[in-house]
Amino acid sequence: MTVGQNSYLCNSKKERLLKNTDNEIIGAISDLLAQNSSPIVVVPHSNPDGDAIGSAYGLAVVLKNAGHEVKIISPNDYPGFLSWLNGDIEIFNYQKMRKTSVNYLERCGIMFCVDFNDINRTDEMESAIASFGGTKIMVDHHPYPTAFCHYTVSEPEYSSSAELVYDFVVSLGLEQFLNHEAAEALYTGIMTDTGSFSHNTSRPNLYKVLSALMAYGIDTESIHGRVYHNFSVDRLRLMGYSLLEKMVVLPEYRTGYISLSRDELKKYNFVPGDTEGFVNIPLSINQIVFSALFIEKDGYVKVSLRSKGNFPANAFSSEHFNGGGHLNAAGGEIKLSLQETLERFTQLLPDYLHLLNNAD
Ligand SMILES: [Mn+2]
Repeated sequence: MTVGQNSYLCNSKKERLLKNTDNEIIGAISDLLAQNSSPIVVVPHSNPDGDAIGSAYGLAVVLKNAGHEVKIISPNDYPGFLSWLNGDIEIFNYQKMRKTSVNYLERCGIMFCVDFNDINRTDEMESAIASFGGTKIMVDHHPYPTAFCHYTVSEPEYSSSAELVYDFVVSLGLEQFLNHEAAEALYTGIMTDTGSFSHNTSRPNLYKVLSALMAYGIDTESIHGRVYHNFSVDRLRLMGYSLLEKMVVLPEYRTGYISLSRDELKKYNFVPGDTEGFVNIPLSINQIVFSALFIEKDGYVKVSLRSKGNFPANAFSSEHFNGGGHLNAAGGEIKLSLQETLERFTQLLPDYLHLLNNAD
């Protein structure tokens, strides 16, 4: 094992990077890694986005370079625009590779849960995570983590889990194991979770991390192209249809929303990831501070919410749509028809008029 036993001791002399995480926790994780000889699994949330896959991949590469056997198990498929992130580290799709995943999980001593704060974000994989026999470690930036891991590294002020993974790795004294591939993955997580550096970007630490990642010689223009210029024709036509035919703008409530039924998604050959980013589009309209995307699923509606300024998308979601998230980016779901969901949403808006008018 190449992980130094005393890496934590060296690092403890430096300024503490993770403000919410006690040095004792970092020390315990460091010791655990140093003593560990079994395989490690890194798990992102279900329907993983660029940050979930990017942060999981970056962490996995570092652990592999430090001498561990590491694989990522994603609860389900991840979007095609992230498929280039599968070089050095194998990614199992739990939904499609159940047996292989279960066999691997049984051999693992450590599980890292990245970019999610509640076990229910892993859908079908939930029971496998709950019954995991080894040590579970959460590394996440969503507020209000639930206690399903032995160690919780929760730092909600971070822009992305990828930014956090960088500081986590440095805190563990594993910086030497970062390489070009890990830097590309972490950059991808930061880029996608900040909407290409347009939100959650006011903390100076973000630029320190970005600067450190640049030192690995990554080609940011090429990464941008691989992620954003990698969509299907169907996805672009679905976006066009959504904006032209399905976007509803309510200027009196400074709100815009898009809803898509299962039939509409089928018509455009929807695959997971195709509606990624749609929820942000209404916010680009002058004076709009709250936007929503409603996607009809089998027996429920998936709700994504975005806001500007101090309008609390997370509180709106937890109060009405069984969800939560960040102040400006939240999600949830509700067991109603699509039509009922839209009625419920629009009927709620008058109660929030004051907050909407004073959001910015
Ligand atoms: Mn994230």
